[in-house]
Amino acid sequence: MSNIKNIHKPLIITKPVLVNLGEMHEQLEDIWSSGWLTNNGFKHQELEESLRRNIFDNLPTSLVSNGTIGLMLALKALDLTKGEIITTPFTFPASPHAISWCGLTPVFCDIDSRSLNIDADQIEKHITKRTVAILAVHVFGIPCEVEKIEKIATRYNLKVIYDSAHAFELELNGKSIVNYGDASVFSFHATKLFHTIEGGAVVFKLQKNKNRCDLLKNFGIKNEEVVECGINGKMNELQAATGILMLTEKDKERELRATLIEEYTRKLQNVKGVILPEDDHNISKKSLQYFVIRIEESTFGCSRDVVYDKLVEGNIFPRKYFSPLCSNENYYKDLSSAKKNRLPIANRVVKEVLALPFYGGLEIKDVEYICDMIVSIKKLD
Ligand code: T4K
Repeated sequence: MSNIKNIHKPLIITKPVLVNLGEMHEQLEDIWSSGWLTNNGFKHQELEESLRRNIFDNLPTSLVSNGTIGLMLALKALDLTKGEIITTPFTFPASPHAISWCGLTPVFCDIDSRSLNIDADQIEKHITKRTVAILAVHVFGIPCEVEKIEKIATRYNLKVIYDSAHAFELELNGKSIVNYGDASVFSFHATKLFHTIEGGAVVFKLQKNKNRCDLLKNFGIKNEEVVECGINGKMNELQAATGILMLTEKDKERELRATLIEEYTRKLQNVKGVILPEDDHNISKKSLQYFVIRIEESTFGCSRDVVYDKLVEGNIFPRKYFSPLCSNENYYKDLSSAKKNRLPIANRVVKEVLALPFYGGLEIKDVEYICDMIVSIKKLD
């Protein structure tokens, strides 16, 4: 294996899509000549409008400085200031952190073993007098059970927020995923297929919530007067310009990633103990954000951690997203909903997941190398 390490270039989890430098220069010239750098500038307006019309099914859209601030703004704009929010432990810490920063308490609900999303059938048992909302995550771009969640929310008069950080362009039966819930929050971080270096967007069901979000992201200032306790959550003009260029770059990246999925699938589909991402037939357009497999120790012959260590020896750097579970982090582990015996599926699955290198610049021969390594590890054990 040390020979392989010497000859193979490092393969990391992702590399940001870099917009065309010449075109970025033109964008910068526009910005420089306008002298307008942030605070709802021309580029911000252009990107927001373009995303609303072309990606977000014309629903009210507000650009923000990053996905985490977007989650916090969504909660505030929906008037969620106290109580409990039912959420998943299997996510990036930004999801429960946003709940906590807004003075609310996350209540962890176990996940579905196939989709890895919050198990909609278990949500109701967590509802108390204090429950005000459900914050679900479309983990790795696999849609939550949106219809079931909507029914529960209607029955108990709860708000629904979807953390859609991994779900840009995800469509269900021809409709954007933003058509579900009161708000969908996107991350446009550099590691996302569509990005603005740092950034994000909140897409609301109702215009009045977008208006409130716009106010809150600008310190709560209206006509030079503070009318709310806001924050600075604005996207600047350089971020917005990157997004404008990304709108033309993203389809090329999508095509490359679709080919990589085909190759990963072809090479791994018959490897016993490797569980490939769920194919949901209601998905009419994938987000293509991550490629995540699971290593089932009992059938594969060794654990995910062994596979991870051996891939690293071979200069391959996958990620154990999202390990540790949020519910096992020090900050959350003492919550009663965080007890391991209450989250058996999440605690099992988190030991199996492995996000493999996945970005347009990866070559087919790199995917072959990664898959061959995985197969050889199985043989070794
Ligand atoms: N909700 C969910 C479900 C999320 O997954 C996230 C973020 C959020 C909310 C919050 O959204 P933001 O506030 O971030 O907009 C990365 C991202 O920083 C984070 O945005 C993302 N989720 C999370 C899943 O992944 P790390 O700590 O894994 O990133 P890092 O720095 O290790 O980078 C990953 C790889 O990318 C590295 O191998 C190197 C490469 N890389 C990275 C950057 C930033 C580059 O080659 N160039 C770069 O500029 O968190």
